[in-house]
Amino acid sequence: MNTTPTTSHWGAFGVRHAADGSVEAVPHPADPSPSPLLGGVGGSLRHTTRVRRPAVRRGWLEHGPGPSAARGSEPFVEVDWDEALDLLAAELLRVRTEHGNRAVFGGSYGWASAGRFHHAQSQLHRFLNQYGGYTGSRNSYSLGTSLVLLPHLVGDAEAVLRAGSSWPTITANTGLIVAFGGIPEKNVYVTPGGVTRHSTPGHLAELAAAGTGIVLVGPLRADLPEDIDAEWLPVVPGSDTALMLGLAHTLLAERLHDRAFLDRYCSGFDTLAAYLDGSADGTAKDADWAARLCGIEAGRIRALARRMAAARTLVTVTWSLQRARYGEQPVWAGLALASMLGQIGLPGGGFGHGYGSMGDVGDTGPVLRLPFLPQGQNPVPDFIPCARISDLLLHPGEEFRYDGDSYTYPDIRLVYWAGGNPFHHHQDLGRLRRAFARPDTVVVHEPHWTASARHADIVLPVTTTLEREDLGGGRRDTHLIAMHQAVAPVGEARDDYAVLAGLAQRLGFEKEFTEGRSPRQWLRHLYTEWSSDLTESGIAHPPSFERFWADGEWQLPPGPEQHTLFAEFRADPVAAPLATPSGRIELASARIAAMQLPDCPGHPSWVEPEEWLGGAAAERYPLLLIANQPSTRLHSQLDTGAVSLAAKVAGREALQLHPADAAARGIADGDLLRVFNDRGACLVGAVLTDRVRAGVVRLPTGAWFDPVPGVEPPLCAHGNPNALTADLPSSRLSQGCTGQHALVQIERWPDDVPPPPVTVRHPPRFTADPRPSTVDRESHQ
Ligand SMILES: Nc1nc2c(c(=O)[nH]1)N[C@H]1C(S)=C(S)[C@@H](COP(=O)(O)OP(=O)(O)OC[C@H]3O[C@@H](n4cnc5c(=O)[nH]c(N)nc54)[C@H](O)[C@@H]3O)O[C@H]1N2
Ligand SMILES: Nc1nc2c(c(=O)[nH]1)N[C@H]1C(S)=C(S)[C@@H](COP(=O)(O)OP(=O)(O)OC[C@H]3O[C@@H](n4cnc5c(=O)[nH]c(N)nc54)[C@H](O)[C@@H]3O)O[C@H]1N2
Ligand SMILES: [Mo]
Repeated sequence: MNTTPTTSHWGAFGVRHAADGSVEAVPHPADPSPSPLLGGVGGSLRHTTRVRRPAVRRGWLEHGPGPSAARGSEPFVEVDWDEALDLLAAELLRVRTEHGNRAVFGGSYGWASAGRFHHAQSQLHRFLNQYGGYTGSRNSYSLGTSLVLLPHLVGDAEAVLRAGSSWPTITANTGLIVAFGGIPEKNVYVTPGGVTRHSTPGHLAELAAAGTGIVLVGPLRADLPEDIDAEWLPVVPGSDTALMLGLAHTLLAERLHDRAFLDRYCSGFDTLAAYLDGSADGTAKDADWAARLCGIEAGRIRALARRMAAARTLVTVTWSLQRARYGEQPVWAGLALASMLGQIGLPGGGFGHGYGSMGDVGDTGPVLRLPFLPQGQNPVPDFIPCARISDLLLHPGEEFRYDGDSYTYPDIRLVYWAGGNPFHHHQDLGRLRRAFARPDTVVVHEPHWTASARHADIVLPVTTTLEREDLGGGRRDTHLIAMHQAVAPVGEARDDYAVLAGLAQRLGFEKEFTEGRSPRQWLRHLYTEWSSDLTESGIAHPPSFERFWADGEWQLPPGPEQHTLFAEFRADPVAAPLATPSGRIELASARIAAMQLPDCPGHPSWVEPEEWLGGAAAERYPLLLIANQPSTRLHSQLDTGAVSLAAKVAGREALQLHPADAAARGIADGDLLRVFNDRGACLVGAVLTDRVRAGVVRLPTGAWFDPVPGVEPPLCAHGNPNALTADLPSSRLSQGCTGQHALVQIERWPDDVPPPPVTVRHPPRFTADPRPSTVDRESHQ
């Protein structure tokens, strides 16, 4: 092989070196469908936005730690590594002594990079545990709602999320897929930790070739490949629960539901039925009722319900539906709909969650635990559900509800982030800025000058995967990859591990942290432990570390091709009960009902969101923004690469809108637009398409947040939709992220006003060291 082996969240690849020193990402030879994101790797590696030296915010250096509204606007002072680590170690000691470990927020949510040893959060959490603990965060932005809800419904969220029916079982057996949120191909190139063979695009092509009936329920036609001849129901965003209830009502009213299945495998159906037929609250949730809310005609709803009852039907719900206000409801209602069809546990039928959300859902790779870095135990019990970061920083001492219990937000003095970009991922970035003004110190490890790095006090430059060695592989991957170092570290970048080892040394626990191992020694150690476990348990016989490293990869034992979610439970619900109070699928939950949460009732219910096209707020802000995953990058990663840059319009992130909505505002293709609501505004470039529902606009996440200085509420010159989204939880059950939807208005940017430039593709401002004792220090302007 004349390329250097490596892997990434968008797949395994080889690094090829060009004569001019640049690098190119070459697809892995075993990958049938390499990710388009590979084209973004070369350009972002040494982009001018790489953090080249440790940097400290001027005001922090001058006045010491303390709350500051200047975060995000003040220039930085570059310092050498020893000074940066001395300053940070002293601050970690101060905070621990004066405020205790719970005053350190180390949740550090984010995707970081592939690689089992250098995984940034694993490294940081191991370090902070040894430091005495930290306030952590739970769950994910991806699945914050379902991870809390599903255990109540089926006992185990992982069962649904990691053991969904396999694609080969679906393509062989399914007659009809009703896909709420579609099966977006753009998303399946991504799997956390990486994948060597992207198999889902091939399965989507099989579905197209087989002519399997597919109904796309969603506002964007692009959520299903165009070559699949699907029925498209362009539902009003946020109203899927109403549509599902209307379908369920039709099944009930026409006696198309499987009473025997409901009796044997489910509990709570009578409660749901009383809600559906209106005996509980006086309103029948019939197809006419649903049609008024979801924008799909009643006749089509009834016809679809009959078609579903007549076929082997799979009901799928993308993760996006739960990333919205009351996001529990469409997941629960989708499961209830599939239960009424009675096909859960039968090949090709039942329920699925996340087909088209992530590459490994439905994949047939083996489920093997890969080598991992032990993190130890966190002695501090405090945590937040991860999407409550602004509430945590703004409301110390306040109570919050989570999964039936009450907790209190600790008073955070130091925020430590490695491997995530909260100024990409969090909602209402104007509010997040106010929240980030509160702590004494904000520390960020970053390869790039992201918006989060720009809002920090201490920024430490770290390597990317190409600049270090690692072991790589993802859930259901077919290979373990020997990630060889491809290039020298950029600037003065160090590995997260080296940075934390340097701090541990200053804090007196270096031996504990490093265990005396170099990175290569860690890789050998983790690999060897893992490989002897596999050998002892008879699962497989991996080669020696030396062999594996020289080969560049090792092919893992294959997983089963055919798999049906809940097949064992279906075969014998007494011998293989679900871990719910009833042992069955809970279509009504006494536990959730007992929590008495108006925002999450005890059975699937229509709860009207504050911001949707059918509500009063749409009179002022009449367009529903879908802020979904980008097709041209991974979140904010690779936004400076060629693939992402090529898709910008008018120099900004592209916003898709329907020609009718454009005409009503005098907007033409390629125009510069301002999208706004009460929370903020963005500049974007217009792309007109009739593949979005009228009244809906799409602006994907991940354009680097670029707030125009001094403008409040924030105006992002680049088009990050989180300048517009609301910082509200899905409900007080789960406290999940709700970034997918926001109501907005749009106008053309006037021709005679020069638009604010995009500045975020340049490094921030640097300045001379302001401290009097160091007047003759070098400045790096
Ligand atoms: N409006 C809206 N917002 C959303 C969503 C939505 O649907 N709508 N989706 C949400 C979802 S599902 C998610 S998962 C989040 C994603 O949010 P994040 O995971 O925070 O997004 P990334 O851009 O992947 O951020 C990872 C950061 O880690 C850095 N990094 C990479 N490798 C390393 C490393 O080795 N060390 C260190 N220290 N840093 C590294 C990268 O440069 C990057 O800045 O966004 C959420 N935000
Ligand atoms: N290329 C690429 N792939 C990715 C990622 C990435 O950043 N880039 N991120 C990865 C991550 S971390 C995650 S968690 C997954 C996320 O997986 P998802 O959350 O499922 O992905 P999204 O693209 O945000 O949303 C999927 C589709 O749902 C539709 N949708 C939105 N609101 C509604 C609604 O109210 N009703 C209906 N019926 N449909 C609606 C949107 O049209 C959208 O395209 O994607 C993963 N895949
Ligand atoms: Mo995610």
